[in-house]
Amino acid sequence: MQDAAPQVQYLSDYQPWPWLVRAVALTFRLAPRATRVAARLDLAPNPARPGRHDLRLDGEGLRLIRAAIGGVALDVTPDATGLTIPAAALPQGPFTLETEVEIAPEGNTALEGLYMSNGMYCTQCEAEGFRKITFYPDRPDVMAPFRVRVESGLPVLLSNGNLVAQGPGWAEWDDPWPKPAYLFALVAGDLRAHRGQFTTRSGRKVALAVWVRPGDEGRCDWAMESLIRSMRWDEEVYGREYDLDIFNIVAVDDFNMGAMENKGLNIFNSRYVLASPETATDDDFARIEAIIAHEYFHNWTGNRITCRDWFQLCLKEGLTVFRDQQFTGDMRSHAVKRIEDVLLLRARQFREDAGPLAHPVRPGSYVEINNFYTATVYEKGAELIGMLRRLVGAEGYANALDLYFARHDGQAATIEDWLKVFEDATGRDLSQFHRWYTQAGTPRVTVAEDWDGGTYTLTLEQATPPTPGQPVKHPVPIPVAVGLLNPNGDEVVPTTVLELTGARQSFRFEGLAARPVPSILRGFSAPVILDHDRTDAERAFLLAHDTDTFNRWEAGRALAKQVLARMVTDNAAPGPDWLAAVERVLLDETLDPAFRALCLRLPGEDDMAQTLHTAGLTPDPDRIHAARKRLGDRLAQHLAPHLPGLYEALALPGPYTPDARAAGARALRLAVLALMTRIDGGTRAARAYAAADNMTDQTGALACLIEAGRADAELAAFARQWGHDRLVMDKWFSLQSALAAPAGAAELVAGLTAHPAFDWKNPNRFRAVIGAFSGNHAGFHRADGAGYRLVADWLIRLDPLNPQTAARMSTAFDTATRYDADRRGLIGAELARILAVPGLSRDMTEMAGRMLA
Ligand code: 0A1
Ligand code: ZN
Repeated sequence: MQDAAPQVQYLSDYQPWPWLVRAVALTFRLAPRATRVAARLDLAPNPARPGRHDLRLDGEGLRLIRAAIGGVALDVTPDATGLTIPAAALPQGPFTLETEVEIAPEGNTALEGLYMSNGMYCTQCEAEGFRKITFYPDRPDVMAPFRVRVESGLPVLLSNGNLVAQGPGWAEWDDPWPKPAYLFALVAGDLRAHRGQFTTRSGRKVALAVWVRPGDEGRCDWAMESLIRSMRWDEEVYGREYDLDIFNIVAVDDFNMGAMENKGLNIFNSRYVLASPETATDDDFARIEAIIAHEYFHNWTGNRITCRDWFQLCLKEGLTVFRDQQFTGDMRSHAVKRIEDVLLLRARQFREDAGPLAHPVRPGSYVEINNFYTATVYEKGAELIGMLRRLVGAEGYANALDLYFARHDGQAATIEDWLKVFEDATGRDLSQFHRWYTQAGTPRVTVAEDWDGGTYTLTLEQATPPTPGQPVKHPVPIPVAVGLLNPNGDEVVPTTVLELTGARQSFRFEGLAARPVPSILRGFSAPVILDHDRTDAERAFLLAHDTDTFNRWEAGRALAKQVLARMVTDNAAPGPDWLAAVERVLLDETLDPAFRALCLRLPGEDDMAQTLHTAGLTPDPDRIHAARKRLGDRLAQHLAPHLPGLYEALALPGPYTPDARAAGARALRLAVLALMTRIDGGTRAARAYAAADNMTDQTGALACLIEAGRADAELAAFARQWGHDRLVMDKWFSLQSALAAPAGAAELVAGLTAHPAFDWKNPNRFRAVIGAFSGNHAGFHRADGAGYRLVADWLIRLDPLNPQTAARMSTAFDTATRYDADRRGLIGAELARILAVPGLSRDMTEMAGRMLA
């Protein structure tokens, strides 16, 4: 179906809706091909928008059965995007509008609005899915209490809020908290509950349930424990209490995103709910804990206080990501969490900021809002909050947040409102900080040092390269956390925050006995690229001595990249500094094993390509792949004498537990196994595979064997063992796609797409094969273009069924400008081929168009 003609939406066009919605009552009569939705809206003129207006409601793909105002039938015909009732047909004061529509959830493959997954009905309304359910002002600043009646022969009938009445074949739910339509949810199915309970600090008893398909009940413990930990944490740290008698989570197999924070009824992609030691890895357990927390935290940051319009998306997402990061740090390790977050930020957000899709954390325009659920809005949005907190201090932050909740509860707010509470609570002028929200691109901070025998001077300069539509950039305030070390490794100046507000500033440190070694941007205090010429020896020194754990890791990382870059560009051999430094870390038992595992991880190929491009070079994916392999092999040889002993020593006694300590030990042990595999070709990994009693060890060993090119028997055995389990089979697909040797990867992946279990309409399976392949850097970027062709073919196939997921995955093509003219030409040709497809979705048209511009 052809989408409506693409129209650009502008922040500057914002106007409130001319009516207030005092109450919403919905009745659903569910049927796969003909669901009836009756809606009653109590409307009153909005004093913020005086005058006479036509009443415009959003609605897409709805068959209108009837419409009436005050009980009098209306003669109106909807158009492709909604329904207009002329001003002349409207009463002057408050009135009631009734509509009834018919929709077909069974045929809804886009998974937006009301759809079906394995015989169960479910909804996804963010951002603009509610308009596929009924005629409504589908915009976040229209907030209303909802009452919902669900009629269906299915046994479990859920919606938002509290259950107020039920009988055979029906249930009624009431949500007293005014909410925008994007937070509406409905679920109906044959589901089983894993129940729990939580008593809030003021004594409210909340009935908790995780709803899953029959057979999955045994895999809900972790989700429930994570939910309870999240509820407690939000009370203790932010003073936020839950506000209904019921909190439900539902796991759904077909879901475009990770999860959704619908009020009182969170709906999750089943991969972020279901976990058992046999089927879920340590990373899965950690992600489940973080996503359960994220969605729960939205109850206050997103639901009680929502966004005025979708341009303000970062208001809820940046803050909620920041909160879930804090939570994970508290539950696990702040240092490890920070490193992981920065890895993700650089891999996804810096990449986005450096290419054709760069946009501000708060964009000023969009065509399709679904295309703006990006790393910039989420992850950079969270970084801005971390910077604010650093600038105003922990206490200032706590005061500002208290004021935010007090002032804006029940409202749809803006970034200006958000910054104002910080200004009012702390007295700081944040007008320059506002630029972080409106200016795209990653600032580069260049460091120069001067030492005159007593005074040490750091000169910092900032510059942000142009991004699409923003040729000229202005300085932003950058908190640069700095510490100074003595040449003997002692810290002489503890962490202080330098505020770089101008284009160039110098900071002096007096009274030092010897020239210090600076540790700059501690804790990654700002989302910037640091340009600082340093020798291998200096970086190795910081890896050994820095008191800031993040910067210890960062020094090792920068050193590894420096070494690898020289191997790529001039075939240099890895120097001794890096090998010795990694060896010291590996053997230092005072360090957290999770941290040691992170230090052993080599820079990824895409990361190297981005780094070389930033340095003004043209990355060659084959050379990067080959050099990275040589680097890993050389490290393995260097460490060889230690590996078997470490491998044995890191074995965990007793049964599997998913806690951070055990996970850290397993991560280090698997990193050691991967190094041993480079030496023995997989002998030890094959034994480890056979002995594995949990999914972390099983997939860890399998990954080693795939990389060693000898996994055939294990891959077959894995498929026999897990063929019945959708989530586990996703791992089987994605490991092969991601790790296939580049030369034959496109063919191997084409083979996977012919596998009978490749259910490409399921977003998880599509991502496991096509998404994982686009992350196989040298395989995807193969010089003959076979990788690009394969991905484009599949995006073209998916787009008419599920434009949202197809458009998200098209970001595989957003790095063309890094590469040589041939690759740029091949990528451009694929994007042009996509754009030429008749009836291409609005989502994909916008994405391909931006990438081709
Ligand atoms: N708000 C959810 C994620 C989400 C975002 C967009 C969606 O459709 C466009 C769906 C879900 C979250 O942040 O968890
Ligand atoms: Zn979110």
